[in-house]
Amino acid sequence: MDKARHPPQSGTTEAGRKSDVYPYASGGWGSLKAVTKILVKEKAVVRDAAILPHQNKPDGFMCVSCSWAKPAHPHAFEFCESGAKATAWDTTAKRADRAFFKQHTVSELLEWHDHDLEDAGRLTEPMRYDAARDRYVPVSWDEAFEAIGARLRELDPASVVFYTSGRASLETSYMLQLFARMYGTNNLPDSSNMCHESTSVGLTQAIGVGVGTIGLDDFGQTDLMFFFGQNVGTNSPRMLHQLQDARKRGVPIITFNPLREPGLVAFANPQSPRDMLIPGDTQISTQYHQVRPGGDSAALAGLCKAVIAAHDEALANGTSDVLDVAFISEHTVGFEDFAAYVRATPWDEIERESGLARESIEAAARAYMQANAVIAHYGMGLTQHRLGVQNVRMLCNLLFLRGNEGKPGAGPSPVRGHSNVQGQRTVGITENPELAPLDQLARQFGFEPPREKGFNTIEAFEAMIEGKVRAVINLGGNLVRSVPDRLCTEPAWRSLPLTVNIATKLNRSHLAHGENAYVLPCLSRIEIDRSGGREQVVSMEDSTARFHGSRGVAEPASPHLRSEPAILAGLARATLGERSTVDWSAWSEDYSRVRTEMAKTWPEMFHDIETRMWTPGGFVRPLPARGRKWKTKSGKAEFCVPESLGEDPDMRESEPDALRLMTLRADGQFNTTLYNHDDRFRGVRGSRMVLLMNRDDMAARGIDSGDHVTLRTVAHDGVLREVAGLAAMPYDVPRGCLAGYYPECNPLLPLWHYAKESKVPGAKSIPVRVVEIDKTGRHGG
Ligand SMILES: Nc1nc2c(c(=O)[nH]1)N[C@H]1C(S)=C(S)[C@@H](COP(=O)(O)OP(=O)(O)OC[C@H]3O[C@@H](n4cnc5c(=O)[nH]c(N)nc54)[C@H](O)[C@@H]3O)O[C@H]1N2
Ligand SMILES: Nc1nc2c(c(=O)[nH]1)N[C@H]1C(S)=C(S)[C@@H](COP(=O)(O)OP(=O)(O)OC[C@H]3O[C@@H](n4cnc5c(=O)[nH]c(N)nc54)[C@H](O)[C@@H]3O)O[C@H]1N2
Ligand SMILES: [Mo]
Repeated sequence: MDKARHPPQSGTTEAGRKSDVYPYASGGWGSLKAVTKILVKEKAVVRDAAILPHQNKPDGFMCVSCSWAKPAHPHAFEFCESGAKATAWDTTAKRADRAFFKQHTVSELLEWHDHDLEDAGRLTEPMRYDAARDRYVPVSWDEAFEAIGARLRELDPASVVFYTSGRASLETSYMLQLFARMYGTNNLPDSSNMCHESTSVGLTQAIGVGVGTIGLDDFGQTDLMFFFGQNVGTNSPRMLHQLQDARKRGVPIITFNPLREPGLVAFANPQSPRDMLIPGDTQISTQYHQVRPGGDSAALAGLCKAVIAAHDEALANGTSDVLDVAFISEHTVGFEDFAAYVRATPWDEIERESGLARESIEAAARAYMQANAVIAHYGMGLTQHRLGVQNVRMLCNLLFLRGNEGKPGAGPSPVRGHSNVQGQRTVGITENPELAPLDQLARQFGFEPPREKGFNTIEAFEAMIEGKVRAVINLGGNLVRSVPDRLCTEPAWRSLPLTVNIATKLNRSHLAHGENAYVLPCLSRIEIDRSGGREQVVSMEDSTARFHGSRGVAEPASPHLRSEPAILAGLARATLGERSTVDWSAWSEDYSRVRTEMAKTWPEMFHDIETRMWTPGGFVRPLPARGRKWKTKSGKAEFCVPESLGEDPDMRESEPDALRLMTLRADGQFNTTLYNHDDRFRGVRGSRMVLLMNRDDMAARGIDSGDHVTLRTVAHDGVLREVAGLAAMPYDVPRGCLAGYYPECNPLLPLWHYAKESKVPGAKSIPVRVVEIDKTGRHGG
């Protein structure tokens, strides 16, 4: 095997030797270079030069990368480095076809690096695992559907899990949830269970709607923006357009992030030659607070304390109100309890738990008090913690103090991940029967849906380990890589009697297969979908709750591919047979029929979707909180008293040498899809087996730059969790914390280390300890 093509999973790193951080602003020339490089590598240049201009345009296709909003008046090239990479990855000329699978056994492929598996190219035809030959072998679509349907009919529906990664369209997702429920289960976990579920729970409690309430129009009207734990330059780069426009108006941006992210410091727009040529890039963050991982509730308590103290002082002095008293009294409940709590919380506790000085927090509070309309953007830095839901509630508390919800230029802005992850939940992908319109579905389709709660992602794996799950149907995703505790969860996955993966590219979850395993290759959204002999279109929801139509523009990677709706229709027909009142074939030949049903289920949301989905900028779903209507338990916006400011019961003083590990993304990846081994912004090149460490923490342990360390999870459940071969790299992170990459560090994350209420894994606060230092692995030391 060619070494260069298959680098070891735990390689050495140039970064281990160099402590230089990417010296340029996010965007900029480096970004252009990276785009060109991947287009060439994927041999996609000619085709993509024609395809990219259609990305995120009202009559084009919606990017398969992140879910950031699509403006009504897009830039000539409304795509970014990440989006261009994702497009090149899907439209590659490479193929993992029958010749490929004839050549390589599954055991051999299991040794391949994740990057190389997907880099083999697009899957071209349906396959099943043949144990005798240890290979995936071609199978006809009908044979696959029949065999899977027969197996599913034998199984107890409660033992079957239907997982969705966040890319599938609204139409596909609607079909999947209906299929699962007609089959008899609410086991409908999805990627948001590992992502923004803390938002869905927290915002619903606080404002009565589980999604963000700002739109692109708000950027023009805001006076200040916060950024809590979201890495815009890498993970939602198109948003830099709006940030830059706001910065040009003088809007301050205040960032809370343990790591000094080059992508949050300065910005140069690679699509604006003027910005590229002006020396000195535009500053993004006007204040940068390096909060301790998991210290956000404390930082937010400090901000609220400073604001309430300023109000108390104003009252005493007879000067004007600092709080929005009218908003608080008319629209909220719980203010008095919350105010009493923050007044009573001493600054030294806030400083200790947040890792920030009182003066820094007060500086941020002063800026906040000067602004009339404030947006709070946030990401995984808030949601992926034991107290992830509370973090979201605390952010709302801060916004409520000055009426920053339901007015122009203000509100919470959870920046979502996958391109349609928000939309999937909107159309019924949920394990929670209370969130699904079960009565309506029962009436509409004449069946009795299951009423028991299903599994979310964590619960699905807990049940799998206990042997209670017998089959998983995966619509995208790569669960053996993306879920916690790989050393426990992968063996459980491999013992499944049936795994079915609907996917575009080969990944490890297909290879670590169950007894009966199928890989069903689907069209990418970028491709022209001619199901039923006509060009089909689909729809999705972006991070600002706007729905858009999407039309494929590229020729399919193989004539044997089927669309996701067509594959689900085939599976549903074969599994449900006469039991189903739905004409699945008709649906898969005309997706407008699916949209018609969606509009029957949610008339307020989807009426006239057939025309409205082509509205430039999308059409917005009803967001009562935007009009200050609160669909909460109390009928008001709800303040919340935090249960604790100390993040983690597993990370208390009793473990003196424990460190807090955050697992992050690089710009060379989209989740488990690894485009390359670089993290350009952070100055890491050639390997992802890297650990970003505070210099003093390194010195205290005798670790030099480039040494290979072994991390072990601090846990007392008798399970040994270790990752070795991580090259230490000094980085600007607070003492006591570390950063490594997801998914490489997932074996360290215990399955039970998740947010209370939302069960989002605590991927940003894994308690670990350095147990071994290998100086021989260092090059050039
Ligand atoms: N290029 C690219 N784009 C992507 C993805 C990708 O993998 N690659 N993934 C997509 C998906 S599914 C998602 S969910 C989003 C994720 O996008 P983000 O929400 O940006 O997620 P992460 O990169 O995991 O890390 C977020 C940031 O949180 C900071 N952080 C860590 N812990 C804390 C903390 O305790 N407090 C605070 N305040 N900050 C903290 C980290 O330093 C980092 O800058 O991106 C989407 N877009
Ligand atoms: N430690 C740690 N763990 C994490 C995180 C973290 O920050 N730290 N982040 C979490 C988050 S936010 C998320 S969202 C999850 C993501 O976890 P998953 O949903 O499991 O993973 P993805 O990497 O998004 O899925 C990639 C695969 O999807 C398939 N695919 C790509 N495009 C399509 C398509 O159009 N259709 C279909 N059917 N398949 C397609 C390809 O086969 C590809 O290999 O991981 C979570 N895990
Ligand atoms: Mo995500």
